[in-house]
Amino acid sequence: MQSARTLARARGSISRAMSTSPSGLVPRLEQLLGRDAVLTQGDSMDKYCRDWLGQYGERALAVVRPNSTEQVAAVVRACSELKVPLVPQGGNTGLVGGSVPRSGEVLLSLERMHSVRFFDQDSNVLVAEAGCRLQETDEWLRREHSRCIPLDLAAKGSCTLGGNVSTAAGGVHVVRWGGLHSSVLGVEAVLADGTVVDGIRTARKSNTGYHWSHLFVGAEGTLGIVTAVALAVPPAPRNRAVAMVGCADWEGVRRLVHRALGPDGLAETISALEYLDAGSVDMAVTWGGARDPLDERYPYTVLLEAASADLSSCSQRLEHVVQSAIVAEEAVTGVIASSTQQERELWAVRESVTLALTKRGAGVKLDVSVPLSRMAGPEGAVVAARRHLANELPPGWLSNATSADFESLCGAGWNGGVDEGGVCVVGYGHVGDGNLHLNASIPSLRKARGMPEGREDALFAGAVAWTPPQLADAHSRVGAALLPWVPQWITEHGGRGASVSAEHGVGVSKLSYAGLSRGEGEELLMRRLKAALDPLNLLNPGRVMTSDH
Ligand code: FAD
Ligand code: 2HG
Ligand code: ZN
Repeated sequence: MQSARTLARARGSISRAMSTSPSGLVPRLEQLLGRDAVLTQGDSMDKYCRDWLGQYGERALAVVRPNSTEQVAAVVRACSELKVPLVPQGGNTGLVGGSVPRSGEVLLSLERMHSVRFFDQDSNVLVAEAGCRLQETDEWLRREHSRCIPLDLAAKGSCTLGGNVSTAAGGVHVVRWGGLHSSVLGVEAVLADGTVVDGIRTARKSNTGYHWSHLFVGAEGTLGIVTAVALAVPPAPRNRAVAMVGCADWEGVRRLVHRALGPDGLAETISALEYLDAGSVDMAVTWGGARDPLDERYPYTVLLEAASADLSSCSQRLEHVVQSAIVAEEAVTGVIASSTQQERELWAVRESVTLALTKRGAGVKLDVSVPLSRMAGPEGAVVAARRHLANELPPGWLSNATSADFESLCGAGWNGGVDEGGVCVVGYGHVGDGNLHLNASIPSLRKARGMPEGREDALFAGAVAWTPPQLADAHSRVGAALLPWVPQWITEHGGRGASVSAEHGVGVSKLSYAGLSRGEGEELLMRRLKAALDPLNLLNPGRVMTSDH
């Protein structure tokens, strides 16, 4: 397959949108929405114009906050007439730089569209506006109707249903309920010329032609603005049981995954199956404030959750899986939570890694699908990336890079809970559905200064003797070493089980290598769809696909 860059040059079908500031647009937007719904001053726009990772975003021409589908359509029409590009935004928790503007673009926030329109009790379908926050809506649904949104992720407090649908967000329950393609029954969307398309259906079945609503699942705002969604929602399981086990090697993890997913395992009670390597647990404990419930650090930690209507079936199944995994020497040890508080503590270890990484410093993020055998362990992507970095970086930059045993480096860089510094590579993720989050972490002096006193010395004095200019340089050196090397490795070793972007989307950060997982025909089809629906290339231009110059 060709790279995205090569394909973009070859085809040249998408024009570059104008990004100058046409006079008259801001007063027109104020007239359409009211002055308080249009922000143009730096301070008030800041939070909309910087992404969650603090890596992307420029000053918008204006931030607009419509409160209805009609207002969204009016904004889109006004921008379309003046050929001004638009970026839709939900909770701004995206991790690929796609939710924030480039200079001169209008940022359209869905935050004021946060009403549940209705819940159909016969079909159990929720119809809600795009700006509804995931956690708030899920809690409402559980309280009022004993049902739940079949999606959960650590950003749930801030992310929105529109953003979730637009990124085809995965999260921890894909192993139980599948991805959002399994539950989206329809969307309401505003197209690039301001046309409103109403695909909201509460019918569970509707085969009346193209299932076009699903084009918007994962389109990242490039084909239209999602203003409302219809979601099939399952009964909220009344009980859950959570366990965490320590494994000595990757082969044990693989066998445990097979066991948990099998008919004698958690079967239909499976709710989540996650893994962390020792470096990720170290990260969560040192920088994320989590507490490791296991007696010592193991190369791999697996979190299992079972959920069902009656308590006995999920807890019995979970206990059976954990015990038999220990007997079969897949796991060395395990704990099963005996209270809601303990369940939360186990989940905190897994859910705090992303935030912990940002506290430690800068990072290079990869979010890939890969066959289990190639995820971790001696033959896996994490070890391969670490080995590659050891060759590419100056001596001493990678934590304990002198060790010949690259798998044992999973936990390297930490000594008795103290971060010894250096670049480290950690792997964790949704092991039940083959989704690896591979992160390289580069400590930052600025962030270290926010640490408890004395700790910053530990961060830099140990494995690495860096000067501040080298630190500034380290992020780009690590990025250049890993990209596109890791995506290429994944593509080469993962076959049809590989994807260089599993669940976070492409945005701008994966543009240079997304083409590795898109065949030539797929790329062409995507470009034709984009050109048909957004001929002026005004909706999130240059995200998901490159714009031609
Ligand atoms: P935004 O960040 O605002 O936007 C994301 C993209 O969708 C942008 O391209 C934007 O233009 C577009 N968009 C947003 N709203 C609309 C709309 N109404 N119409 C059209 N386009 C729109 N992701 C996972 O998949 N799984 C995880 O487990 C996971 N965990 C996370 C944990 C943390 C701590 C964080 C910070 C992020 C995590 N994410 C995860 C990524 C992120 O939360 C998801 O991508 C989420 O779905 C984004 O929702 P949002 O409302 O914040 O969208
Ligand atoms: C998760 O599963 C998220 O925790 C974020 O998808 C992953 O930060 C990451 O790399
Ligand atoms: Zn994830």
